[in-house]
Amino acid sequence: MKRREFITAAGVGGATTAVGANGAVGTAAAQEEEGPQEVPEWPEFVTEANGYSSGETQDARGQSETTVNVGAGDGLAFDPPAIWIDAGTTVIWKWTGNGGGHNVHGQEGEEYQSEVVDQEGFTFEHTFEQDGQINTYQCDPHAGQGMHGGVAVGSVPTTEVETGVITDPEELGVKIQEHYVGIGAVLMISVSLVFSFFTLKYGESPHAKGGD
Ligand SMILES: [Cu+2]
Repeated sequence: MKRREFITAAGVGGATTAVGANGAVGTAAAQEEEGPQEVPEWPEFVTEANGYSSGETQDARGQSETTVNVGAGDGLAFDPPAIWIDAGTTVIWKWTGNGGGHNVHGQEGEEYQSEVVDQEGFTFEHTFEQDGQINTYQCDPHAGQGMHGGVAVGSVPTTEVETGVITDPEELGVKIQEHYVGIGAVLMISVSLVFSFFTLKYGESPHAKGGD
């Protein structure tokens, strides 16, 4: 009888695992059903900036300050190159020390300009006040090489991008993993049930067959 009790306990454990895993799979499915997302309608100056990929905007609305790295990627990019903030948010540009001398120089929108610096850890900041403005800026020494950025403030004109499609390989990997956990749980239950069945039917007393 002890063996039977052990098998029952194992079966209950398997079922609990499956419920948890199914919950995770359900969450993943819900995320895939997300509709289109509103992002600022960036000018080409920003969409062609180094480090910018389609539909990518760092949403920093609701934050009092946000940081942009100067000299990211191969050294000639701002990261993130496109950010969305509220009026009154302070953008802090922070130099990585890579890519030579850079500056931050407002183009469309508000006016601000830093000196050209190549020193790691140097910072320059500007607080954006004009709601509804799409600001663009550049690094003067590397403007011709695409070192541009954009700062959208508050209620700017927007465009829709599809977020239901998963393009990030890492995110996709996680979702596949979640599905495998679900499949694995179902397999474990099946194996456990089959194992229980055969063990209970034939395994209880090996001596019964030949012994009697
Ligand atoms: Cu530069």
